Amino acid sequence: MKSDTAEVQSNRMLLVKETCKVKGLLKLKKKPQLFVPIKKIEETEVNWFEASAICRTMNGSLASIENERIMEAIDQHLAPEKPADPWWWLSGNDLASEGNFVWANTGQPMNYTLWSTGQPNHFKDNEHCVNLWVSGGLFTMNDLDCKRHNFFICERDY
Ligand SMILES: [Ca+2]
Repeated sequence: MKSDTAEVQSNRMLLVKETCKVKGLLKLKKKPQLFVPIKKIEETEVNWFEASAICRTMNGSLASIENERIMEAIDQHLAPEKPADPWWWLSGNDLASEGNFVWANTGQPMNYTLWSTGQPNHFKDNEHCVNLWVSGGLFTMNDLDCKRHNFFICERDY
């Protein structure tokens, strides 16, 4: 972990520093690597836009899960959280074009997906942002109201 985060005083960046100590995700060799705010303090539950902005302040972006390998790593990493069924924002969204989900940080279509059964359902015609939640014992994807407050997963290059 680079020392630059050690200089940062804010709680949010402290979260990054702490999570960088967590093994597993950091063993992923392909960039970008992922980090998650695992310490559940109030301010880490934010809407999708706020989450995106916070990730940007960390020189990163909301995470994109572009293949099964990353999905499995995240599922394994977050396994201890499963009983609480936390919801985590990803960068996926169809804000620009209903039903056409893209990863915000790359602009690429979500070719790899792990939707929960029956999702995405565009509930109440108001679900445009992608979150992870627990379904069937696994973290799976769902489309959700972007203004809901969730935890979030960022990614950045190291
Ligand atoms: Ca949904």
